[in-house]
Amino acid sequence: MRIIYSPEQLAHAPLRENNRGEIGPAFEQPERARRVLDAIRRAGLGEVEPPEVFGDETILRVHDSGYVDFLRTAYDDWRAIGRRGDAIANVWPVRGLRSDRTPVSVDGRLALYSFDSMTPIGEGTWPAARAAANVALTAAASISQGSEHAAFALCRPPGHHAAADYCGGYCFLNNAAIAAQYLRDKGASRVAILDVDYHHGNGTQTIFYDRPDVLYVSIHADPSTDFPYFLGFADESGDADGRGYTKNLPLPQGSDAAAWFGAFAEAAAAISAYRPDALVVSLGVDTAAGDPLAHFSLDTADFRRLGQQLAAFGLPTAIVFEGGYRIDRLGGDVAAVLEGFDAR
Ligand code: OKP
Ligand code: ZN
Repeated sequence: MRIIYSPEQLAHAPLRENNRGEIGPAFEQPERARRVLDAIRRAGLGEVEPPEVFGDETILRVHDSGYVDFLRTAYDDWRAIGRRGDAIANVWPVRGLRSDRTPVSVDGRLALYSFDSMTPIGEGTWPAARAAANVALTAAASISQGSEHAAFALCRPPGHHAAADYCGGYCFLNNAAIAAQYLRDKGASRVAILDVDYHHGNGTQTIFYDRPDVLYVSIHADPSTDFPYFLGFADESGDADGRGYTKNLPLPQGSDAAAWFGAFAEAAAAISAYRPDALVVSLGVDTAAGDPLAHFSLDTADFRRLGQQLAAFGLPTAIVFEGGYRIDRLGGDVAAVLEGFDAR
């Protein structure tokens, strides 16, 4: 399996985040990527390669150009008016307020282009997010040319909560969606995205919600109890031409590995029935027991089994890293997925 990583992704280094009513240390920190990298090297899973540099075209097929411009300039605009620290919204255009106009003020644009206050934009955010997109694109390109059967994109910051025109849930550019779009543009007729992060990938779902050419299937915590709270319910199944091409498998907090793999079997059946040409996996390992932001209980052996079951699709596969916050186990769990995949 090809492994792609860029140290430029470490430039996004939020010091603090707003969580549980307190401004505390950020969960989504550079150390996460370093841990995964170390574990991959230790397990001898293959050479770690830097990404190729891609232009913006695939990013702009997934994201709104006004949003991309905002991400590129927000921090400089924030500093230009004398703000210190990271740029964070403190107001949002909710029901009945107008979101059809782009505010001049950076505070207004932060409001328009984000959906939470836990996703700070700092000096290194855009360079890191842009590098992560290159990492995902390189993984997609290596499976699309048929030169490799599988590739792991060690992306950070994660992507699956980022929609066409808003950031949130620690995500800015939707790396998995960008990979899927690239595969479509290079000739795959149908691409399936399987999202196994603990949290629902609201961004990925909305990007492809009215399209039949990309199937989105997600196993995640019930949004009535867990972030992102407002999307990811079982009755969301796609719209317009995309009707039937979104499948959500929410599970209650406390679900064990047996329940999780039961949902996986349902997800796998939907993917096989779709007969995709390629598979993109949004791999979050925050389903691990003891993850500080989650309430499932997979162990390292379960992650190895997940890798085996992903390989069993027999498809060209790009695995894109998303969440996972238990810093002491995160690397080993990702390595276990990749080992399981390679072993099969
Ligand atoms: C990003 B990804 C816990 C709130 C946690 C954070 C969710 C972001 C997850 N009190 N909210 O999907 O791993
Ligand atoms: Zn997550």
